Order: sequence, then C-alpha cells, then structure tokens
Amino acid sequence: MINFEELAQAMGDLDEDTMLKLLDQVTAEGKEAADQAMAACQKGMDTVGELFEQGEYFVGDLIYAGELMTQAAGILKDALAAGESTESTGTKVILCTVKNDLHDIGKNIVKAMMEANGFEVIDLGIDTAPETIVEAVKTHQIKILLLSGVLTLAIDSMKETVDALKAAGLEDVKVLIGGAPVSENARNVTGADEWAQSPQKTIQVCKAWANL
Ligand code: B12
Repeated sequence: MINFEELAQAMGDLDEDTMLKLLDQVTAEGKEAADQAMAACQKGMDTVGELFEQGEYFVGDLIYAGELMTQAAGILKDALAAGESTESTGTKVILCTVKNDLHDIGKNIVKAMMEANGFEVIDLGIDTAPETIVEAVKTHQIKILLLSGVLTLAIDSMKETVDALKAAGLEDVKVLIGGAPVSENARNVTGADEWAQSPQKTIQVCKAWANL
C-alpha cells in the first residue's frame, strides 16, 4: 500500500531518497496510483511554496524543488499516459509558457499528455513573447493555442497574447489558458476561448475544437 501522504511530505521536505523510493512503488501499480502520486507531488510543491512565502525556503530551494518535480514527472509520465489512444489526430497545436513566466513543469506534463493522445505539440518553451507566438501561429498555420502560466502576473501576458493575435487578424485561432492562476474570470479578462487546470479537460476541449 503506497503512502501518498508520505510522498507529499517527502516532496515538501525536498527529500529525494524517500521520493524516489515511493515513486518506484507507484510505477509498479499503474495509472490510478500515478494520478494519486502526481496529486501528492503537487501538494508537496504547495508546501514548498508556503515555506518560501514564510521565508523558511529560499530561491535555491525553489530551484531544487523544480528539479525534484521534473524528475517525478519524468518517472510518472508513462504510467499517467497508460491506456490513452496514441493514434495521431493529425492536429498540430502550439503550447508555451507566457512572457515573464519561467515555470514549465506543468506545461511539460500537459505536453506529454497531449502527445499521448495523438496531438502534435509545437513547444515554444518558457517566457514566450506575444510576437514570437503570433509568428509561430502563422508559420505553422495553427488553429489551437495553449498558454501556460503559474505566476499571477501571467494573466497579463496571456491577455497581451490574445490581443496580439487579434491585432494580427488571427481571431479564428482558438486559445486555451491553463495553470494555477487561471479561472473563468481570467478567461474573461484575457479574452481566451477556454480555460483548464487539468490536462484531461484540455484534451477534451482540443478534441472538440479539432472535430475529433
Ligand atoms: C518549482 C517552482 C519554481 C521553479 C520552477 C522550475 C520550473 N522548471 O518550472 C523556479 C525556481 C524557476 C521558480 C521561480 C520563481 N517562483 Co516559483 N514555484 C515553484 C513551485 C514550488 C512549484 C511549481 C511546480 O512545478 N508545481 C508543480 C506543477 C505540476 O504544477 P503547476 O506548474 O501548477 O502545473 C499544474 C497546473 O497548474 C496545470 N497547468 C500548468 N500549465 C498548464 C497549461 C495548460 C494548458 C493546462 C491545461 C494546465 C496547466 O497543470 C499542471 C498539472 O496539474 C511553486 C509552488 C506551487 N504551489 O506550485 C512556486 C511558485 C509558483 N513560485 C512563485 C514565485 C513567487 C517565484 C519567483 C518570483 C521567486 C523569486 N523571488 O525569484 C520566481 C519567478 C520566476 C519567473 N519569472 O517565473 C510563487 C508564485 C506566486 C504567484 N501567485 O504569482 C509560487 C506559487 C510559490 C509561492 N507560494 O510563493 N519557481
């Protein structure tokens, strides 16, 4: 029986050895355990964030937490995607973290899940300026754009990106915003078409947009 509380605690404590030991058990258990493990890891990251706000952890700890979380996501990736239909949908999407935001772990999880569901994902990386996104949308003739952001500030960059698309005459491109600060209110403010917190909802919405 996997102790997910212990996993959340290990992530919060930045205890790599315990994390690796528990994740090793998870991968032997399959998808449901992987979903629960991912939730536990995120809970651990919330603890890291709280300790950072309280001044107990510093930026170096955030960097290390990011490395641990990346490692965990890499270990869980295949188990999380187990059972998905990997047959190509023939649909290309662009995904990136918006300007002024360097967080990419959530984005990378969404990318892996989209690819596991047969989408071709063009990943523009982090801190992506609206002009870069508009250029890429034109070059690759994209109809679906996924914007990731974890900082509250990211909402401003998402709005700038939607405005830049409209200014370039690309109103027909569907935009989904995702990440911790995103909500229905943020969707309204930014002018995006949809919002999501989970890769699962993103896949559903993208399939509907692509008429799959
Ligand atoms: C690791 C980390 C970092 C690492 C990131 C490394 C990396 N490669 O990403 C580094 C060290 C770079 C970092 C830097 C900073 N960070 Co930081 N960081 C974190 C931490 C601890 C974990 C983030 C994480 O990876 N979580 C796990 C992943 C899986 O969760 P996620 O990113 O939220 O993604 C999930 C969802 O949001 C969603 N999602 C994400 N993207 C998308 C996209 C789509 C399309 C969809 C559908 C869903 C989706 O799906 C994912 C899976 O469920 C968080 C605390 C927290 N509670 O998350 C703080 C946190 C995000 N950071 C914070 C801060 C303040 C900073 C700094 C300003 C610190 C500083 N003083 O320098 C800088 C900012 C740098 C910048 N300009 O971006 C604050 C943000 C506060 C705010 N509301 O704006 C937080 C919340 C910590 C805190 N409580 O204070 N950070």
